Amino acid sequence: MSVPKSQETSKPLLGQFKTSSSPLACCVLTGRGLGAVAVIGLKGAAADSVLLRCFQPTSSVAFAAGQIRFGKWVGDDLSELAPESVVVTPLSAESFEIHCHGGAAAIERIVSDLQALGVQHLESVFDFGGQSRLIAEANQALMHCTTARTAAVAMDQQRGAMLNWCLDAARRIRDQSDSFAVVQKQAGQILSRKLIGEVLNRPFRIALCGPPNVGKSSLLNRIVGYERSIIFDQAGTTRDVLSAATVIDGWPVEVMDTAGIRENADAIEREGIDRALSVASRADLVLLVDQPCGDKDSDRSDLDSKIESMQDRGMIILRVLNKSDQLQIADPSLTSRYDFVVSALQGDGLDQLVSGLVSTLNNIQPDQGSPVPIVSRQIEHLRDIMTAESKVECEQVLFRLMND
Ligand SMILES: Nc1nc2c(ncn2[C@@H]2O[C@H](COP(=O)(O)OP(=O)(O)OP(=O)(O)O)[C@@H](O)[C@H]2O)c(=O)[nH]1
Ligand SMILES: [Mg+2]
Repeated sequence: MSVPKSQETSKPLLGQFKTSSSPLACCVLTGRGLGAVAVIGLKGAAADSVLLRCFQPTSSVAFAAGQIRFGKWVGDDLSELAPESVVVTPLSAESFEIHCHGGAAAIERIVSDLQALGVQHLESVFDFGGQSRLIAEANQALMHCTTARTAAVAMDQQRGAMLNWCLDAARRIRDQSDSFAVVQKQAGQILSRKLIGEVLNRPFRIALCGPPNVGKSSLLNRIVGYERSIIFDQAGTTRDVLSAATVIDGWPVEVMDTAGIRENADAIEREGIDRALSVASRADLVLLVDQPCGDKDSDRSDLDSKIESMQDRGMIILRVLNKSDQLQIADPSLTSRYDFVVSALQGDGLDQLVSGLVSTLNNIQPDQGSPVPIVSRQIEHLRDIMTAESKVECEQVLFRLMND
């Protein structure tokens, strides 16, 4: 009698694993459409027999944990669909990974075949895996990171930066080596890194705002390096919000060009101005652009106060004087009012402007290994820790932050 290969390599055969009555479930473990290969987890009682109704392995060797089994996904519906090449990795009798093409069509076909056989599709990796919710959230965030900088922050959380802080804080409260007020203070410090957590899921938003014709669109083109915005020597050229995606020093950034803001605008222009102000209010950083001898001072101060009122919400404002080539003589009383003096036309001062953006971004970057809140659930729990009125309440919220 021939010995199955899996026994030769001393891998346990799946039948040797203890079985349970856990419900059948599947979950897409990788980001949809983000990679060439996708991994779908399948687990639960009789997962192996469900799998074998859809999957035809190229060899008939019995499943064993840790194998890499190549084969075809044929589905259970005897449809005319062409078989899909997949690799299956058995983890135990009740747990498998199905590696397929990363495109949405392949993923959806496999998930719907499994659903047709009574397998529950779970959207949340946490619900599927049962690990600390913090690690599952970090895994999800990591899937959506588009640059090495943001991935490094997500990986710190995946390696347990936030989880270890929670465990340590709970221990310190319990053995009274720290009062809960110390933990509350630390929660506040972690909350101050909220923006960096948001930038894992969306780009850092920079809005170019200012009066008409000062060179906002010209600056956008200079910053992103290609002609995204139309520029023209006439006020009101940009009527709507235009945005361009770029990467600055490894950070994903969206630069938004807005309509020139002025008081005496017609109805159409007014609409553009309202949108400009709304974009500015959602930006992380506003480049407030001006030019020498621009609009009347009253118009400027009105715009300044509108934008400054937004600064209360934590937005960063940098003032840029454009068209430095039109300054007859360097006038310190004028230029000292600005963070940067540039010429979008001739390129002067642009290196300093981009360096200023880089240092702003680097200022929000946390030290390696620091806990960072990456989803609103974590932010809410951290706020609850800060307002907790007793040690017991503080400890309870810490556990909710880890597991809820
Ligand atoms: N001399 C000089 N002209 C510039 C400079 N930057 C832009 N311009 C010119 O200023 C005019 C307006 O430029 P835009 O970039 O369209 O200005 P804008 O602020 O986007 O204007 P709106 O969209 O109408 O609000 C164009 O003729 C540009 O070529 C500069 O640094 N120096
Ligand atoms: Mg413009």
